Amino acid sequence: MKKQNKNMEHHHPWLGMDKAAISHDLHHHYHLTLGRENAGNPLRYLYQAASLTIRDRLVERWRQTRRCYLEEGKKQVAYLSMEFLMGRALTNATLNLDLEQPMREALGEFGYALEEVAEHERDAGLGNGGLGRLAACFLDSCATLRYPVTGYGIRYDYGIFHQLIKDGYQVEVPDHWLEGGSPWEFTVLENSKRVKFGGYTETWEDQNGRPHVRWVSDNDVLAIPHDIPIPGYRNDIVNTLRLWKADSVDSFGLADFNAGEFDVAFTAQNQAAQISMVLYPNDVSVSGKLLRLRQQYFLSSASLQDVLDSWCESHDDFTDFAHRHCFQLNDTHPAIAVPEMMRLLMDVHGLHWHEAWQITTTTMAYTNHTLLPEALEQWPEKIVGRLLPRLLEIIQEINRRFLREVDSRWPADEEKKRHMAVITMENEPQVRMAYLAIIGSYSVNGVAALHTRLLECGLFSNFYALWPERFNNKTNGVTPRRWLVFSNPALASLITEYIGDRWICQMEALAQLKELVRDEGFRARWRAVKLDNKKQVCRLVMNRCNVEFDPAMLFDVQVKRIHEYKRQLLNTLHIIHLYRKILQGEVSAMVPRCILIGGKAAPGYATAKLIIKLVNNVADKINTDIRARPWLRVAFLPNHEVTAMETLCPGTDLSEQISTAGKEASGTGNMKFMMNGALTIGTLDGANIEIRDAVGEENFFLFGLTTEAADAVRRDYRPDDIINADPEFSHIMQMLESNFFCPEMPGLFLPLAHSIRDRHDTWLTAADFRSYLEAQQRVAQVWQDQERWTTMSILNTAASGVFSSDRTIHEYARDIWHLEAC
Ligand code: 26Q
Repeated sequence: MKKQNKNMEHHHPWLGMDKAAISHDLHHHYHLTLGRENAGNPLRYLYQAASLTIRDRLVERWRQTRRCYLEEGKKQVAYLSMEFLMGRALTNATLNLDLEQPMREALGEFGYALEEVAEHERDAGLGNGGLGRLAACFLDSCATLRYPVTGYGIRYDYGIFHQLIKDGYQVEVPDHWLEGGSPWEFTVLENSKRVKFGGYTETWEDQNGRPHVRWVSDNDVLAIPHDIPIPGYRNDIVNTLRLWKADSVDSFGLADFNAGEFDVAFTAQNQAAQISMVLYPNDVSVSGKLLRLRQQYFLSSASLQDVLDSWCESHDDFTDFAHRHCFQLNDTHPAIAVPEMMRLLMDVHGLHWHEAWQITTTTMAYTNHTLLPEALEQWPEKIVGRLLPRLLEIIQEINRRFLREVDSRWPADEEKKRHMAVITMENEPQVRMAYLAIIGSYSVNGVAALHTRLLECGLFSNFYALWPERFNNKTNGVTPRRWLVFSNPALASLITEYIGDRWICQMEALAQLKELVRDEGFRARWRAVKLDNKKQVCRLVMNRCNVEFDPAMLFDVQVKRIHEYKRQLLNTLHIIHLYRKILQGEVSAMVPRCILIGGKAAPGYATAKLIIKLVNNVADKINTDIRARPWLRVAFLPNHEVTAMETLCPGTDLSEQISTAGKEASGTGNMKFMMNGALTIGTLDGANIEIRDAVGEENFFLFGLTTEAADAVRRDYRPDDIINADPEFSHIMQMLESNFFCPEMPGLFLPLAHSIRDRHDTWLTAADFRSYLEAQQRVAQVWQDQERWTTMSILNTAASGVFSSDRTIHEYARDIWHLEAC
């Protein structure tokens, strides 16, 4: 009972925050709202009742936050993202509102623990991985730091697929996460927007003879907002995540319905509803899926209309609009917002091109998340023209004007124009979404120092030469609330016991832990907490993989999307190496290890799926060999998701961040593990570089080529020579090629072996193999000195403060958004 009544004197008093009030509301929702009795299995309903109890308290603060933002009339940001990987909400909201104790006690009266109840919430898996989870961490930080930022996304009926492992293979199952309803969403019908599709354009003249364009669309879709509350950490702020659901504009064709043509009557409805049906898995090549473009435009148009419409409620013109609004584009996925902003300002609000362009290019900001050329989005001009005829006209005009600018900077340089054009000059012209985003934005940022440098000097070097002032770096971060306070309560309270709790919102304060590295009492407690957390991991691995991990062993973990550039294959080569050593009795330099690999592969990515099968077969072989048991256990964790990570990062000793240098834009899992006291084995890639700088090279296991060295190696790469010159490597390759791991399916893993031996292997697995092995040997050495390991573990957490998303968001607010806290 602290401060919850301030500012509300003129309003009804806020709902109670003590045990009695929580218990009362829990019973109320359980018995009345949900209509349950004291029979049967109550857990699912208790989850709902607990959520509604918390939700009531969020709603009060939500209303107040909205009023506060409105009264202050400050600048606002719309964060546009096709993905928000939120995970569970109940525990997060309970802890952010400081209601853990009363909620525990109230649930205790029903005979249950908060954790048991929380288990009944499905993950909101509306994202693929890093990019989607980053958006979720950012929302948490924005609310905690009192920044008026609204997340805009799509309310997918089906999130990222559920991954089953059958016979070692990935099997994808639809993720119907909304089954049974979600207590966290509020439908706001009155704020629905109409989104146009298809048809044609025509010009018309107004009384003054000024030409205008009208888009006569023939496939309109309704966007219905579903708002999700985003509570800040113990600050009475609740921000909004607005997710759009697609529906048909008229419930169904009434004429067809009356004529009894139900199937015809429903097709329009189904077509419309398809748009928000399912999240696209992040594929290797992101080429032209029409439905994906429909999704992107649906999100962009509905969100921009939302902001513009509410602006027009209190303004007669757009003079001040750019000072009050900013749109952050989470990768190119919502880049169609650039021409859509132009369309809305010109065709709907009557502005001239130059006025509209001025507003667009002072409100849009673009974040890039990838260096892989195959992941850059392009849409065939033909498809854009058919689906969004008015937008193609605007894109063409943007392109014409831009090429004029290129020409004045590099006169008569046709090559430059071909390289930089928004619409490629080929037989089948393509719209380059990244270029559209850069040209339409006043800020372009990468997500780690190396990544931004590579954008400037590589992928976008022409644009950097043209507009150096637009480019800036914003190194990613993760929220310490979810990834330390809630995921690792034991470590969090240990830290707080010694240095107070200021670090929770000011993570740099963790540096104070450095002074405790020699404190024997503290060190012993640190180790005890890690051991306990590892027991949790053991339970998870037993339940999901049916493999027995031993908490006394070194826990070596690589969980992330499966991709060749992340090199789960390199990790697997090391596993095979260890197994060989065991079989040969050469265990003197070895330490007992449990190795866990987890992650989803894009359904169409055959190589990634084969890597999963290999990991599973290798794991089976090793786990059923009693000679290996004292030294090595291996498991593949099925269906890696946010909630699994909450158990994994507190219980990990060694974090694998082993991507080919220059390929991982940032990585964020690396930060979550570091915060929780794991040591990193990693390459000089993405944010690993900054992690190593922060913690000191002596506390980081570095290996592998640098980006520049990797580029040099690629020019004359001969993996076979590397393998032949290295007897141990040769033996491992022989095992991979000899059907040792797939006796029932000869040749199964040959494609993987070939990819390692391929002279065009851009991931350079063979080139980094020896260096990786040596780094793993250093890991084993240090592990044998548990005192030293403990010191390094504490120092990693102590240095992790800069990787709080609070730091990142402060930088976005200061450098890009020019945003003040409320
Ligand atoms: C595009 C077109 C069609 C279908 C899917 C996609 C698509 C979807 C998701 C393309 C890419 C993604 C996700 C990318 C992603 O997660 N990137 C990661 O972003 C993190 C946050 O910045 C970085 O830390 C990672 O390095 C980066 O890989």
